[in-house]
Amino acid sequence: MNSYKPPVRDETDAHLSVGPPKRSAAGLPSLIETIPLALTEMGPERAVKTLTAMNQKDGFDCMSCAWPDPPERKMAEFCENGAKAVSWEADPLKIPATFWEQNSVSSLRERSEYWLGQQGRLVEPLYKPAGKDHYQPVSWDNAFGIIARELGALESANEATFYTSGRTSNEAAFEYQLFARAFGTNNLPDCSNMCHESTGLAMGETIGVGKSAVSYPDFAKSDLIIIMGQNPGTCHPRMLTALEEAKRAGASIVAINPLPEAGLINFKNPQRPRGLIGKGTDLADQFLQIRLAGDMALMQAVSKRVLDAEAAAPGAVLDHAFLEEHCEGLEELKAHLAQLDERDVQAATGLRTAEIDELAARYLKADKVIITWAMGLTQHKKAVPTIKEIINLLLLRGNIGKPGAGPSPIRGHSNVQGDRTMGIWEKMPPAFLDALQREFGFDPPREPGLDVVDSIRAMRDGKVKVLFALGGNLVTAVSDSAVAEAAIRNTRLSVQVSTKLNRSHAFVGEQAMILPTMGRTEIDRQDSGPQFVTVEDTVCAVHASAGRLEPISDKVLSEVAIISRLARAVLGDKVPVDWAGFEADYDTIRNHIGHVCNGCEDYNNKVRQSGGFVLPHPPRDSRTFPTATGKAILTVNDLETIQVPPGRLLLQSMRSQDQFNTTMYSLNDRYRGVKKGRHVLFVNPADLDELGFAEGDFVDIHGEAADGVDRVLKQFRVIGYPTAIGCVAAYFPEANILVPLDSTAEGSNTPASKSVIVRLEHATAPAYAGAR
Ligand SMILES: Nc1nc2c(c(=O)[nH]1)N[C@H]1C(S)=C(S)[C@@H](COP(=O)(O)OP(=O)(O)OC[C@H]3O[C@@H](n4cnc5c(=O)[nH]c(N)nc54)[C@H](O)[C@@H]3O)O[C@H]1N2
Ligand SMILES: Nc1nc2c(c(=O)[nH]1)N[C@H]1C(S)=C(S)[C@@H](COP(=O)(O)OP(=O)(O)OC[C@H]3O[C@@H](n4cnc5c(=O)[nH]c(N)nc54)[C@H](O)[C@@H]3O)O[C@H]1N2
Ligand code: SF4
Ligand SMILES: [Mo]
Repeated sequence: MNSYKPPVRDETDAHLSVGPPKRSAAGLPSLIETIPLALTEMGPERAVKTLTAMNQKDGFDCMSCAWPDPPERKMAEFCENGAKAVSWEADPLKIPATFWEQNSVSSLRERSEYWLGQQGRLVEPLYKPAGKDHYQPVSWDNAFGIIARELGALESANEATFYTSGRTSNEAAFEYQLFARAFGTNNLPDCSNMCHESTGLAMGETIGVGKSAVSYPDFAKSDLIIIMGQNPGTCHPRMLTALEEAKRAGASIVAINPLPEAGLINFKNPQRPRGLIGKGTDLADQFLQIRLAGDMALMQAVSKRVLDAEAAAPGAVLDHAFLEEHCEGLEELKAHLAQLDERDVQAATGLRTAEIDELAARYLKADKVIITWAMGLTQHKKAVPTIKEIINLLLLRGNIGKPGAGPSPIRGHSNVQGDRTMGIWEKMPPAFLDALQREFGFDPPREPGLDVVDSIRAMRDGKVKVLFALGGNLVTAVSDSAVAEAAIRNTRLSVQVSTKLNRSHAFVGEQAMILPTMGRTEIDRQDSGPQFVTVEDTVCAVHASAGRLEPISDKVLSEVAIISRLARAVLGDKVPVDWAGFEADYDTIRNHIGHVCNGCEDYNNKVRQSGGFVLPHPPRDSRTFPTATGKAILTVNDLETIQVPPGRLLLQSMRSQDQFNTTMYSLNDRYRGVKKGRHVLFVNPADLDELGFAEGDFVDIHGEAADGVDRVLKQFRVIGYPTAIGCVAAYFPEANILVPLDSTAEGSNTPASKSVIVRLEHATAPAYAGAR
């Protein structure tokens, strides 16, 4: 058995309560949640200053998700989640200096993420020397000196890995990748490796660009929007406003999900008086309750119906002009789909033939179709071919590169897409590295670096000795928690640039460092005056962001300043880069971005236009496909369905409403009816009956991994829930214990955190359950 000891549970789990799930998202309850929370967490002055500037053209970009801002802004241009993210970051509470004497690093390992996040802002650099169990304050100069010493002692630059989370600005990201490459490594893992990597790969290979091929106004021009493996009500709340507008303009909406998620079914727009108290808008015209990982089979089945319709009415169904001029692979796809066995489709999807027929009929009726998706598709073993099947379906009828149509992956972190544009990727293409070389006059390393999973493996095996993390919470976010914790503890030095405490400050190397940084809400003053930064949203729009609050302490530095000083300490004058100039004036970084990054020419001017600018996207703009062959590629993908043995279930890990990844705002998940607890398992009542369990039972959840290791989540309470038969759900990150490090999506190496085969066993109630 795996000896993993899970983190302590919050006492509040003792007060767990479960009610019926909600049909509708947002509306009055959402407003009621937002305002008092902002007032209590930030106080009235900070609340007003931040909320009125959020997502405004002269304000700061919401640091939560990557959903775009509409072209025309309203007074309050944020959602409940955005307000929670701001309240969490702009918390005026500071972690006092005495905290570090009172709390050892090992004692922090016993705390929950929720508790850690509640301790306040990090306000001074901290260092844990080797052999000590406490952090102690350290000056910035000494901190950089220690990091430079450890990086300098490595035998090769590839013994260090430089992680990034998606809140980092374009300026900091560009400078950070430049530093890592000047130091000599492409080890630039990022949260995207665990997120939309499968998307980037599948779209890159088939259409040549791994980003959304629609822009904001396309939603309102579409006839049909298909939302797959995505929970916008919880994770991209303002997307519901765009869907509502599309619906009013005549679009139909289809939701494909194992769970009937609240926002997909009905939406009460809190920005409209009627939305506050009225019935709201019924969003989804069709809901397909698919089995986990059944989407590849579904897309193939719909494409097959499209091809059958064409065979019945030759010339009238496919977009022949488009296919001939821009695509290749049609004949191979036809031949392959002709072999598709409907029984395999039914087994994989759990859907009735009539439901799939209806979806196909909707697709055929629509001239302009958008398909969106998120983690429900990317975190499976067959994620890459699944997304390629979406592209197949869209290409058949020319649903790309025209208004109101296209594939639209919806990104997670607010600037995860921008970070990639800036070069945060372990395998940036040669053209980017050539541009860096031309611009800065040094030869960047050419061999690909380590992604997240490979970085964990390398730390585990002693091959990577220094971990530097620009934001995020790697140890909690990555799969196989026990392995990840041991891997990071195996390093010589781990450094975290952070705003608030998390578990990555407790599972650390022999030496550890915490470098406190400013958040998006804060005014960033440097030698040339107040600075702004830039970000890119999920539909490739780039714009400026400038904070409004005084920084939490004069000891915190901006991310740009931290990397500038780090680079000077580590590299000295090894490369001809004016790091000090970068820190003094971010325009100097933007000038380089303009010369190096795709589509960013004249960057300083374009980001100063009101509302910013949209990056070029050849398939979207001109049906130009920068693939290996210059054409969009219809692909043949062998259908493979996960075989779940009898008596076993397939588990997905998902987000609750009151979390942002590993950050917990509260322990509630209002839309799913769960309050004050996260150690729960959502199971279909029919599965409970069949397996001999009842609602409210406590179970141990055993992962049945190919490697034979018995990974267990202990004493979870069972909730009867309308999830697809055979498919259960628990929350991320708790469920990460069950995901083996080696269980990843083929090609993208993204942890397959939404398809874990599990076995349930009866468990005793935990001590706290007596309080129920
Ligand atoms: N409130 C909140 N907002 C967030 C975040 C957060 O943690 N909290 N995180 C941000 C980040 S980084 C990201 S990446 C996004 C994530 O946004 P989502 O991907 O929407 O988030 P998940 O909770 O992972 O939800 C996955 C959805 O896919 C469904 N699903 C799971 N497996 C399958 C499948 O096999 N097929 C289909 N069709 N559906 C499936 C689940 O039932 C669920 O509705 O959200 C961003 N926004
Ligand atoms: N089982 C399972 N695992 C998953 C997923 C899943 O669905 N299921 N989803 C995956 C996905 S999509 C993602 S994106 C990853 C997320 O992985 P990460 O991006 O690593 O995790 P976050 O929880 O977003 O990071 C939060 C921390 O970032 C720091 N922070 C916040 N704001 C700032 C800032 O402005 N600057 C800096 N420097 N630091 C800041 C704070 O200290 C905070 O604690 O998790 C992945 N893991
Ligand atoms: S939709 Fe996303 S980016 Fe927009 S306000 Fe809400 S959380 Fe922030
Ligand atoms: Mo993500």
